Amino acid sequence: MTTQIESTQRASELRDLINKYNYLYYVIDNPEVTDSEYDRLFNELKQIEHKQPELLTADSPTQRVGGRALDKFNQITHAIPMLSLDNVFNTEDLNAFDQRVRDWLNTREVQVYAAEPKLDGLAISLRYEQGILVQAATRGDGAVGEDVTVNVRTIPTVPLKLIGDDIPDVVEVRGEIIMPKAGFDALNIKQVEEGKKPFVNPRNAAAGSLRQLDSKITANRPLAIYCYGLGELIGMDKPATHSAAMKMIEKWGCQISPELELLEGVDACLRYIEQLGERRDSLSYDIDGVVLKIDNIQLQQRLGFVSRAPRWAIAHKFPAQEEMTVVEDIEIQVGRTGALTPVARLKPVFVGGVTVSNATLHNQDEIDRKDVRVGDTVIVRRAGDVIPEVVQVVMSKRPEQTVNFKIPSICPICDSEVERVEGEAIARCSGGLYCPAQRKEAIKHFASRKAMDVDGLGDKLVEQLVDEGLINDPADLFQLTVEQLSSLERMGEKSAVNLVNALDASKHTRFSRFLFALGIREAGEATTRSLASHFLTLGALNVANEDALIEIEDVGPIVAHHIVTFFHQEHNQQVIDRLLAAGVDWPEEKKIAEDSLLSGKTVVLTGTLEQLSRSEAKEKLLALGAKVAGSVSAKTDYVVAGRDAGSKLTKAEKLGITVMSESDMLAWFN
Ligand code: D41
Repeated sequence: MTTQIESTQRASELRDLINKYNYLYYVIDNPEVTDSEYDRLFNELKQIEHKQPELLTADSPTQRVGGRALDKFNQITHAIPMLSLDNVFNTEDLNAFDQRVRDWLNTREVQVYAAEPKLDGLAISLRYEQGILVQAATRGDGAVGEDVTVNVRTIPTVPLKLIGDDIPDVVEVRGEIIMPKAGFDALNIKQVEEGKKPFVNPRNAAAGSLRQLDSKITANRPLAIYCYGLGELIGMDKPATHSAAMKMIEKWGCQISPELELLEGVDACLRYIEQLGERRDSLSYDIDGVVLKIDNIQLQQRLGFVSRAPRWAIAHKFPAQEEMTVVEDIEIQVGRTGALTPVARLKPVFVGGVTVSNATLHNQDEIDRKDVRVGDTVIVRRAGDVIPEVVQVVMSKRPEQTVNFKIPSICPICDSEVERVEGEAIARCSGGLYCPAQRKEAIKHFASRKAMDVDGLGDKLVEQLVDEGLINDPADLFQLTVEQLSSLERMGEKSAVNLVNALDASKHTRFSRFLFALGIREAGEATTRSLASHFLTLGALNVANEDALIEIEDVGPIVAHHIVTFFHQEHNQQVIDRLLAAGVDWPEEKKIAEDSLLSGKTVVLTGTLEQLSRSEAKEKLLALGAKVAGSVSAKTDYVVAGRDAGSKLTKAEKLGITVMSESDMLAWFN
């Protein structure tokens, strides 16, 4: 039980904290907490005030919508306030929202919702008079924003004049200004090159770009807008639905979300949320959730709004991709090619949907740039399947007596000297296969799924085998006996037999997989596939020189050099000979005819396939001579769109690329 005094105290504490964070975030643009931490504090305060309304004060941050306007820009009072959105984080709360809507409307009927991604940018209101953009204002606190008209005019996707002949006297189009991920990455590379501080995330970069007093700077920033609503409207009737309003502004030349969909009922909304969540990382911009709006405007008006948010809309937020935690240690990992990678050991934190306890620090330059030290509190980011990353140190939380971290000059595993080639960021152990860490990694790679695909030979087991001195290189794997294996700790007779059988089965592979498994530096899947289909035999590849190699697709001068060096090394030849002697083999490669159906064509698969798996489809396409790419560009020849295909399909249509169905693709295969 919390006492009255405790709640009073906590509420006051929360108000002070939130006000401070507001100031840091909005005014001096230097956040000290993650958005999700802020949201948590904000929600906690709202809860307390909801349970005990007598604790609500006039200066509570819950009583205004966002931050406050900077005074360097003129202030603008919105003709119609820009509302904010309430959040939910789970199914239960979304169902409760839907139930509330139906209770208020006094109906049991299923509601029609307009669903769209919640972009992580800055809300903006564009005012058009007689179709001409006359004013652009940030949302500010919802009532009063900043006049950023000159800056917004520089954004290419913002129409300066609406097109068509059904333009009202006055209309305010509302939307979100964002910086697409690609533009953000390019901008940050430029920032670092120019010795400037990189931006923490696309949202901060968009905010910083819009707040420039010099609009020439804004003009050079890759900003875009997606529109999601209307404000004031004079000289025209309001459309009957949100979706009709969106179609109308799209005709006027405003960009709306290509993901906008009408959904019947909350279950369809939940499916949309799940599917968009899966595609989150493949979208070209950051999103932090889904916005659902009752489509019918009459119903919207009946529902109205409470204090700051409409009752007819809700944001379902995805798990935060950034959280704060503490660096407990920094360790060095030695990779397959000897690269020394510093890794931060973190106090475990739930971020991006999983618990994270390690984050890569990449290299010494990155550590220096971010000045990450043991004991620091840091913001950690995890987006999708990418390796968790330390975004930024929270300097105000740095304890006393921390020290700079330096990558050692001696390999922590084998004591060999560490080398760093002039102009390269990566430090490498010079021990080669003398270094147990490099041996372990080489063997793990050899056995991995995309290489020889040895079932049941996991990383831990490889480490155990090397540590016990049972294997030193990949060829040793095939000499392992059931007796040797079953003598290992935690290994029973049955697992030992299974592993020997799996090793046997893995011997029958494909030429490209074998080449990939060898772990030649820089020779990835695409390169080894090209090598296999070009040279057809190991003998031919063995004698190829660099000139012959760079003629081939996916092979540049650097990898060509690594390939030649690899085959020139005596011990590599010995390992290869022993592998072949152990019975490693593959079916003869057939030259893909130049006139093969898809020879030289680039194909992109998107959406869910029904008849065969993605990897099966990919294999078959490759066999027909196609290249299979992950994203749609002008170079794409065909897009195969399965069920629920999304932005890639839209992009293909925009670029005029031939779109095929799964059954069209199956016809190719036959
Ligand atoms: O993508 C967004 N961030 C987004 C924000 C969106 N797709 N729709 C939104 N709809 C609204 C209402 C329902 C109030 C018209 C919003 C926002 N508001 C919003 N953005 C910032 C505060 C509120």
